[in-house]
Amino acid sequence: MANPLYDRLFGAHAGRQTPFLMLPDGTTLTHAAFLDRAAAIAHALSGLGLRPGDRLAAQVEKSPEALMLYAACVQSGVIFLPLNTAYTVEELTYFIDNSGARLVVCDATRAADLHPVAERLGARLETLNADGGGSLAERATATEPFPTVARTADDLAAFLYTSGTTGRSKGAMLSQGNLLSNAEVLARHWRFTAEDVLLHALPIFHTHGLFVATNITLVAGGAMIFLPRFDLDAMIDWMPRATALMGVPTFYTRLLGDDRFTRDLAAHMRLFVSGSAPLLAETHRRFEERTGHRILERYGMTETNMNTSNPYEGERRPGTVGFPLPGVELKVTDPETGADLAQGAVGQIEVRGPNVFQGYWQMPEKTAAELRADGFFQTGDLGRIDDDGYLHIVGRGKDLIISGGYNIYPKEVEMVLDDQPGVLESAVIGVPHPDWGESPVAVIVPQPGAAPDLDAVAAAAAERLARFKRPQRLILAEALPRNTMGKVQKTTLRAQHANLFSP
Ligand code: MLC
Ligand code: AMP
Repeated sequence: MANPLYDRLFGAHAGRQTPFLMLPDGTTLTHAAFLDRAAAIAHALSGLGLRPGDRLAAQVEKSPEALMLYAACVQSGVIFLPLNTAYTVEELTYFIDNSGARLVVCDATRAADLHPVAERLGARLETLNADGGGSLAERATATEPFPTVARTADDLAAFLYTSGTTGRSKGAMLSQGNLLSNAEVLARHWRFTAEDVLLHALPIFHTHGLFVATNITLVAGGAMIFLPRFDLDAMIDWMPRATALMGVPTFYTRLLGDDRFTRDLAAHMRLFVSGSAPLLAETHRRFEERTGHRILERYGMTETNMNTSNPYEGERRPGTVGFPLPGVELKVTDPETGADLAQGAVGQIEVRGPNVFQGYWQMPEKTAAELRADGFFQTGDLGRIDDDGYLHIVGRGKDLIISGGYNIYPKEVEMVLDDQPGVLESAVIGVPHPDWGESPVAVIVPQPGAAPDLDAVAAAAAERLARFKRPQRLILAEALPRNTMGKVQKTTLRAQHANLFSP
């Protein structure tokens, strides 16, 4: 029976003794070996009582087995919910609770912390470790094929949580059709084939590393050099064996900062793709000067996968994110009224297409606020289409900071800071940073007569928030700048602190 996502990404490679994952220890896992092991995990999930439509929340280190868990979920119709390894127990508790996850899979080092949470929320807990071991792996002993569960393109395949301006994370529901249509379009658009070897150093709990990098490679039948994380030495060592790289802008600035990254080292590469955060035009130019390659920048988000891309053939224009992908409609509208704007005007970017998600899990009012009845999704990004049709992202209507490709919603951080003794209120802003692109900085207003202990405030943030969300500086101020309506003027704060991290 059909399961479109499984059949196309995984089933198509059944029995193929071709390389799929090239691992840091020098070993290679074939497509066939990967699929056999994934099927054993699917049997284990089904043995644990997971049924199609159940949610599985996974906070696991990047490993072949972590990817097998994704394949196993797709094959058994279980909704895969991958979670950033940086999330704290408090953050995880929300995701497990909100998603109603039936099974939590985590690293053994976290099991003691998460066990009581899972138990309280009625979920089972199994472990899967970076080395591929753990209680789930021990259950995966079956050797016979797993009968693939029938699904349609409309069935849900994954939830990805994305924070919001209210500070409350929302589960973006992605269907099989959402993921598959985008992977097929991108593989064609970027000319991926079975000959490609992607240097994969992104995490696999977000859109970029999982649904873009991995799904495209799977659609094309190629291989990945599967590094546990971005590490400059490993990137330089492995690049000669790769044909393509996908990364966030920090990957490219870090590569450019290393003298070993030379024109010769990159000469054989077919493609460098950047996304998830703005790539400075200057980085694009320096990269071309150094290597002769023009980085291909594209634009997407959790709710929509990829929306636009610079062309494969034709001019890749620095500072732009190119054109809508085939099948994606894009318009720029007045953020207040939603009316279409003339070409060249700055407004909110809206997108519609088979890539656009199904809504936020159990949040119909939030879904209705962002996803129009006619199918257009309001991205919260501000853009402009130039005379040649290239989309320029000129800012964000939403209050969002992107550090090294990870999103930080200031409200979530402000809520933690405002809870601390002696703090009246706070404003968290993104300040330009040479490595991270932007970094969060908090401006804190004390309660009258109080002198908050900033070390204690930082410690509280460390306890409750993932490392990348914590403000890099805490700055005391007598008051926050406000407009006549009483709204905090973050633009003013950003201007005041713009040079905090200037080299
Ligand atoms: C790690 N740290 C970060 C961070 N990543 N802090 C801020 N921002 C980040 N992005 C923390 C580490 O925990 C560490 O803390 C300290 O900073 C220094 O770590 P490092 O060794 O320099 O960082 P590293 O591990 O090398 O990670 C940097 C990175 C990584 C850029 C390689 O952040 C990364 O892989 N980013 C990609 C994120 C991504 O995939 N985004 C796609 C989202 S999907 P300590 O305390 O240990 O010192 C999406 C849609 C789309 O946006 O369009 O694609
Ligand atoms: P996420 O919610 O993690 O999916 O992040 C999506 C957001 O990242 C988008 O709404 C944009 O603000 C931003 N983004 C992604 N790609 C780019 C890009 N190429 N240039 C600028 N911003 C980008």
